[in-house]
Amino acid sequence: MSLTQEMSEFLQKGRAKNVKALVQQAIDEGMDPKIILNEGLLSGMMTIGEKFKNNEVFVPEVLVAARAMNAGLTILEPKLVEVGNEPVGKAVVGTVKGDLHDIGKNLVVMMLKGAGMEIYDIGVDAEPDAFIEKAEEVNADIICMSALLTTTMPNMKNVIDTLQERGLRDKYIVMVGGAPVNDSFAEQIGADYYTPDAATCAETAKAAVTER
Ligand code: B1M
Repeated sequence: MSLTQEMSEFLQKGRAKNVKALVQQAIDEGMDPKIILNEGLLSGMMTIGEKFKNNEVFVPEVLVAARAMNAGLTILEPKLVEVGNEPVGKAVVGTVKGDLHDIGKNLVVMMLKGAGMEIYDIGVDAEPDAFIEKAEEVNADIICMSALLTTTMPNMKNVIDTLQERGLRDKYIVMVGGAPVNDSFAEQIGADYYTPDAATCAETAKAAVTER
């Protein structure tokens, strides 16, 4: 079994310590961090996602797998993030109200850091006010929202509507993403950008902030 396959297997079993050790071993052996991420960690998470969908595993198993994934990401972060010298802009990042999924959001944070953005991570289950207050406090350029549930996607619109009500909509670039989100939804709720993955999110955010 390859190192990445082993990583994926341990991740699915929620064995955080083993996942961390294997990520470190892969780094030490000079493996490309993107291969570790895609073929090891994300591949394990996708398999768990499929099993969850098919009722082969349940929330507790998914939860421990997610913890192992986040543990592996912590080890991988310095390799994924090669921060530039000058910050290119400031981003407030969070998962919207009612939504506890943070793996995609954490990847977005890492990639944005790698693109040279200064990050204010407001975590999960974030109220519309939390996005706006943090953006006002730090004088952010961009607000990045993540949602993984069809039931929490509308909360992205609440943030945009609240910005509008307060006369702040044009002050910030707004980007949305997450598995159920797409271009037409982004357009419908009045977001500036939808991006499908963390790497594209970082590239787009950097370009949008620089163009401003
Ligand atoms: Co949840 N869950 N979950 N879950 N969970 C999903 C999302 C689900 C699709 C599983 C399924 O049924 N197939 C389903 C949603 C169905 C729907 O809404 N239509 C679901 C459900 C139903 C639930 C619960 C309701 C289950 C329950 O309690 N009965 C519950 C809800 C809790 C809540 O949030 N209130 C729940 C709970 C959980 C756990 C806590 C157990 C755990 C989360 C732990 C954690 O995050 N710390 C969990 C997990 C892990 C998943 C799956 C298996 C994996 C999600 C993940 O981390 N993927 C997921 C199944 C799936 O997605 N296939 C599922 C890896 C991650 C890297 O991908 O977050 O999509 P993702 O991020 C991607 C892109 O989307 C993008 O970049 C990343 C890639 O580079 N991206 C952005 C993300 N945000 C972005 C923002 C951007 C740009 C790009 O710009 C700002």
